[in-house]
Amino acid sequence: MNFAERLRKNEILVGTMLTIPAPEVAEMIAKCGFDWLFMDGEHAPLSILEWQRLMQAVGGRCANILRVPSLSERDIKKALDIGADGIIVPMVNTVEQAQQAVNWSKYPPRGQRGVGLARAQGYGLDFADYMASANDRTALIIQAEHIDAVENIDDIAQVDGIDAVFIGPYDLSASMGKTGEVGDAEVVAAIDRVKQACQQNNIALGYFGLDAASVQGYIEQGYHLICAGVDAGFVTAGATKILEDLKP
Ligand code: 3PY
Ligand code: MG
Repeated sequence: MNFAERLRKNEILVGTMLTIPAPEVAEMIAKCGFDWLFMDGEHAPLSILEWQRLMQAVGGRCANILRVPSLSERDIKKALDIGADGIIVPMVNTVEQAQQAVNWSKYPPRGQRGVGLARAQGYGLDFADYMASANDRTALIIQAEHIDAVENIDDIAQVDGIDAVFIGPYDLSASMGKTGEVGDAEVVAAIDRVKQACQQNNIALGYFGLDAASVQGYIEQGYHLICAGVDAGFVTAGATKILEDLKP
């Protein structure tokens, strides 16, 4: 079953975030057995070609979900054409932006995705198969990570074509003047508003946390798309720990 199908079947999908521009790191993490990788094209310093190299290193071991830098036709087109199994669009705050994300990620007649011949289409060899299945097999995930998105969530959650709404707790808390206070009561209440609207519309929910403890409660609440940890954090945590053990 592909990633989009697993998401629609409400499987719990555990991933982690990739930000380091090295195919070897993507390969190592993919070998650990995650369901998906949150490839961060918004904040990490990687070009679209480097993301393609990382996807090649993953080699089909898990799903490659690329967060595009912003809601942009060009970025969505390239992310899907290099073979992403799905995209995450950051900062979707209005129903119009949500509709635009669908429009740019789905081929006609559902949307207006441009037709290319790239890695996703097997460089042409899989063209017919990809064109027939891409609208269904590529997942579209939008981020609710601003208080404006929370205000508009009842309308956003009704947009056809969205597979999941992924909470960005850090940006959301920042938009409420509480940067990084992801456990603050008002921030949590805003997250709960998103949860209610998504659950009413049968949209899967996603959440990001820096470690397992930060996401555990959300899994228990029925969130399915979970991203825990960041590659750079695994390196620094391991390095800090060994130093602490040897030089307490
Ligand atoms: C945020 O917390 O703002 C995020 O985008 C996490 O993915
Ligand atoms: Mg964010």
